[in-house]
Amino acid sequence: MTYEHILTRSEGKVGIAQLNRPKALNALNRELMAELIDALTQFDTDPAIGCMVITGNERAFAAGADIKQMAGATPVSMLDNPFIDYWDRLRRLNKPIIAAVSGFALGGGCELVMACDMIIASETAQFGQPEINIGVIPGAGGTQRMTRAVGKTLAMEIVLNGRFLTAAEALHHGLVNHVYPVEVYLEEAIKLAQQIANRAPVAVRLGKEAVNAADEMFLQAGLAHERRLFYMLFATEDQKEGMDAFISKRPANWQGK
Ligand code: DAK
Repeated sequence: MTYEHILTRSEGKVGIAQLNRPKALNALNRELMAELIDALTQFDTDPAIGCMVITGNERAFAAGADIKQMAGATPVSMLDNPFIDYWDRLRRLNKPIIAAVSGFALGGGCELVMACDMIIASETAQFGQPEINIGVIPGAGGTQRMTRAVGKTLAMEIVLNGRFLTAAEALHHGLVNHVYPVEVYLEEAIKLAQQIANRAPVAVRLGKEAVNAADEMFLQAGLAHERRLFYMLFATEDQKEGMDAFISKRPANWQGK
């Protein structure tokens, strides 16, 4: 598939997808989402890639779903729209995804960021769910993930009154992992991705699954799930290698097996 609305590249073991509709502040139309999910799925199944980064440009990560494309929708056209399936497919990717965010991350853009596993922000990043301004509410997880991240009362202000969070506020409330100057935020995101990509691949994959379970399951079920994944790792060569390397005081050589 050739891409019109995104740019892709890899650096070492990191697959990078850059949203590229700058004139529309990277508004997420169907075509862009199809390309993004296609690219991420290819990275996810490529054994040479260990971690992914999604980014935009300095002015905007993404200013939301494309309002011009959404304006004439009906409930049934929304149901039939593959757009929803793209979001579900994003959730099913196995390798970690880091969002590198500068400028606007609004509406679906903010929801896309929150669907990623880690978030690196530039000092100019702004996070918001301004759907209230166009007569709707978030529809791709914004009310759920924002509330889990920042708590109910602040989430209410963000969703009901269109309040934006600055990068510093997002860091304070635990929405993002780190904030860096705009000149280096992407480089830092890629650096973090390289570190994770160089770790034991099966443990990274199951670690992601286990942390996500904390959001999606009750504690009892989550604990049982974590334990099963933990036991399963003792069937991997990398567990033997990692523990032997520790005992022999040498670096581990991961095989992803
Ligand atoms: N859609 C389409 N075009 C957009 C856009 C958007 N979301 N945001 C910006 N643009 C376009 C503008 O129309 C303008 O295009 P031209 O007029 O130049 O052709 C260009 O980008 C530059 O924007 P502005 O001229 O407005 O730039 P400003 O600096 O003055 O303002 C802004 C920047 C980000 C504050 C403003 O553009 C703005 O308020 N944008 C809309 C933000 C917004 O309301 N976002 C939420 C959209 S609703 C779902 C999945 C996803 C969703 C829902 C369900 N399912 C899976 C069920 C998501 C919904 C949404 O995101």
